[in-house]
Parts: sequence; C-alpha cells; structure tokens
Amino acid sequence: MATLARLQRCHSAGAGVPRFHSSSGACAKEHYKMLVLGGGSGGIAMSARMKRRLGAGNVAVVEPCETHYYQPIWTLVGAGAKSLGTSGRPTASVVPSGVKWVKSKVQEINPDSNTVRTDNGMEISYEYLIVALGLELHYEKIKGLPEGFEHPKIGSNYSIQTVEKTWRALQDFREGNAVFTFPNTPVKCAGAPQKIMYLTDSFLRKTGKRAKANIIYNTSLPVLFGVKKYADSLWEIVRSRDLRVNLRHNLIEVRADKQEAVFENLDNPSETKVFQYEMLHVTPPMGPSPVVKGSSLADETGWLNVDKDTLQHKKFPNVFGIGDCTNLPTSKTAAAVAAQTAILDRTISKVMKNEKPDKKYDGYTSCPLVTSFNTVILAEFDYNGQPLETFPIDQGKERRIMYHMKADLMPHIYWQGLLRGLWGGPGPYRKLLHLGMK
Ligand code: FAD
Ligand code: UQ1
Repeated sequence: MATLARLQRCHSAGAGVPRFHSSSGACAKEHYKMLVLGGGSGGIAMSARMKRRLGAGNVAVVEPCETHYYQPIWTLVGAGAKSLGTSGRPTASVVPSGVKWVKSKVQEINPDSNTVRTDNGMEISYEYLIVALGLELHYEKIKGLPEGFEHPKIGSNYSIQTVEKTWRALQDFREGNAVFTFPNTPVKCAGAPQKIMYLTDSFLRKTGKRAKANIIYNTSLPVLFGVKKYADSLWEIVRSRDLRVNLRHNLIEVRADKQEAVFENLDNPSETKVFQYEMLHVTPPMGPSPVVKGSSLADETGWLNVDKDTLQHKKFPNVFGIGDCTNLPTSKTAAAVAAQTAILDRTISKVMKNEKPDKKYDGYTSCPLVTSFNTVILAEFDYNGQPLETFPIDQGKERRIMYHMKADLMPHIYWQGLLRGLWGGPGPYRKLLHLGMK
C-alpha cells in the first residue's frame, strides 16, 4: 500500500518533495543560532518559544510534511465523533512567522561538527539544536501489514491513512469479535489503544448490536494501565461492561483476507492464538526515529539521550530534546510535551548565559482516558507514576466535564496555546486550584 509506506516518512501527501518556505530560496549551506528538527507538537512549540527568545531570523525548523496534525483527536475520529478534516492544518500556518521552514527531511545529525544534513543535500550548521523528531510507527513488523489494511474490518487510529478505516469497520460491525491490540514496544499515548475499545462498546450499545459482540483487548503489557489509581477504575469499567482483557498477548500476524489475528503469549512465546475478528483495531509497534538512532545522540536503545531533569543532551551540551523521540522515562504524550516546553525554554536560557539549569521536569504527563461518548477519566501523573492531578476532584472517576475538556477545549489549547509557545502545561493552574485544599 503506497500511502502506508509513505506514512513512515510523512503524515501527509506531497511528502519528500523538498522545497523551501522562505523567500531566500535553496542554497547548499545555511547556519542558524537555533535549529529545530521536526515540526510536530514539540518542534513547533519550541520554535515559537525560541523566536521570542532569539528573534525569528535566528531560528529554523526542518519538517518535510505539508500538514501538521493534532493527533490526539484521532481517537474520536476513529469512533466517528469528529471528522478527520478538523485534525490538520497547513504546516505553513503553524510555523511561527519569520522562522525559516526548511521543507525537507533530516537525513543525518553530526553533533561533533554541529551540522545536520537533509535529504535535498543541504548542510545546516547550528549553535544550538533542539531534536523533536517524534517516533516511528512499525506496522511492517506485523506479518500481513501494512497491506492487510487494503481489506475491510481493520483500522488503526495511529495513522492518518488508517484512522477512518476504524470508523468504517465500526459502522460495518454485524456480529462477532471486536479485537483491540497493544504492542510489545513503548507507544505514544498508552491509553489510546483501549480508548477506542470503550467507544466501540458504547457505539454498539447505542446501535443495539452489543449483545452480538465479544469485545476483546489483547495487550502485551502485564497491566491494564501503568498507574494503579486509574488501572483500578478501568478494571471496574471492563468488568461492568463485559469487556475481555487478555494480558501479555502480542499481535504478530494479521490474515486480513480471512479476518484472523494471530497473537503470541509473551509468557510462553511458543504458544500462539488465532482470533477470528469482525473488527480489528491495530496499535502498531513503535520505535525511535532512525535519524536519532543512527547518530551519536542516541542511548543504547536508540532514543535521544537527554537528562531527565533539564532535557539537555547528556553528552553534547548545545543539544536538547523534547517529546516522543527522547528517552525521558515518562509516558509519551502531547501533555508531556507541553510541560517539557516550559522546562526546556528555561534550561536553554540558562545554558545560553553559561548558568546552571535550575528548573526540573517532574515527568508530568496526562492521558484523557475516553470511556464513552460523554465521559473521560483524566489520568495525570509524574515520573514515579504518582497521580499529579490538576483539579481538586477525584480524577479517577468518569466525568462528563472531562470529556468536554478533551473533545472541545483541548484542541484550542493545542492550536492557540501550545503551538504558539503560550501553554506550558497545567502546572501553574494545579497549584492555584489546590491552594484552598492545603
Ligand atoms: P510529533 O508531534 O509526532 O512530531 C514529530 C515530527 O517530526 C513530525 O511532524 C514528523 O513529520 C517530523 N519528522 C519525523 N522524521 C523527520 C525527519 N527525518 N526530518 C524532519 N522531520 C521529521 N497526547 C496527549 O497528550 N493526549 C492525548 O489524548 C493523546 N492521544 C493520542 C491519540 C493518538 C491516536 C495518537 C497517535 C497520539 C496521541 N497523543 C496524545 C500523543 C501525541 O500526539 C504525541 O505524544 C505528540 O504529538 C508528540 O509530539 P512530538 O513533537 O514529540 O512528535
Ligand atoms: C495538555 O496539556 C495537552 O497538551 C496540549 C494535552 O494534549 C492534547 C492533553 O490531552 C492534556 C490532558 C493536557 C493537560 C491539560 C489539562 C487542562 C489538564
């Protein structure tokens, strides 16, 4: 499937056609005080903050894709609650004005010479570098994919090409198994693989088909969710809605022509189980950006090797990292990126003044666990897996207000706040809201 193969390089059509956004035109060598790699959530937010700090002319961002996507809304797109069109905006409209957009793909990072090479043969040198290259999806690591997506009954909310297929499969559901997977790798938004299961359950109840469905969540993990408080709430929901959870089940093959999904038992890998499906939602294996992995910026596992407190690279002091590409030991989300932007901004200002970074990232991350078409459990936690909740109410409960926050408010905070460098996460509000509680 040509479109799926392209997904690995870019979310949008027209990728890989190098050209330049600014009027200065292409030249073989360029230099910037601040070079940002990747124009996703972290890259655009940091470009905005660096523009404020250094002036637009000193900042460039390298990003090959024409369209910037608000990925968190794909959970709702896959369940038919939002349209795909609402998730994307032209990259040209989110790159801060005056900041140079190098519309190209980074091919090589050479931190020893402070240079980056792009796929149009350009060499860009920098004084400071921010790496925000996200992570790589690996559908191809499942036998039978990505070509299996050419068949009906299978979808995946994790890519622009397959998210609407989830909604199609849900609408086409007649009777049988609805199977949801979680891979044996780190993932972005670890709640998303099960959010679509709860939405499927709600949709099938609404349309009177629930009695004809077995809803099955096959996860590689040994737990339903990594933080006990929220896991307890989710187990309660799973029990009350008659959802089946199989732990340590890892998807290894899809036989899309026969509507069969094959899982290995991670506690006994010689044992495989075949599940016939009427609907299959695949969360693909994920891994580090190959550009990071192939450079001396990576740790032994391939993720960008940054200090967990300051986000400064552990070996190259003029290099910084943010978001899904890093080895920060927290759950990979846009909410984490938001909190990281405030810390990284501060770290960079200190490093530029030859001072010691003084603000520490606590690992804040958040996952709005959508449990129906009008409820969310708002999980928020830190590096230690301890709840770090913004609101002075029990966030372990399903709440309607949190659904509106996720579906209606959060997109505005993302486009108008985070991407403009104005939203550094809810930390300051948390302190205010909890003042009266102390
Ligand atoms: P990205 O935003 O993915 O950006 C990486 C950028 O790097 C991309 O633009 C890419 O094109 C570019 N790039 C890649 N390789 C190269 C290269 N070689 N050269 C140049 N550019 C390159 N988060 C939440 O907080 N809440 C949620 O509810 C939530 N739900 C989610 C649901 C789904 C289905 C998905 C898919 C994600 C969800 N997330 C959620 C996660 C969130 O979207 C990511 O964690 C966030 O976007 C990470 O930002 P980033 O900048 O690190 O990476
Ligand atoms: C958040 O800051 C954020 O980034 C913009 C998200 O990504 C879309 C989120 O999903 C969440 C929950 C937060 C945290 C914000 C609040 C108000 C708790």
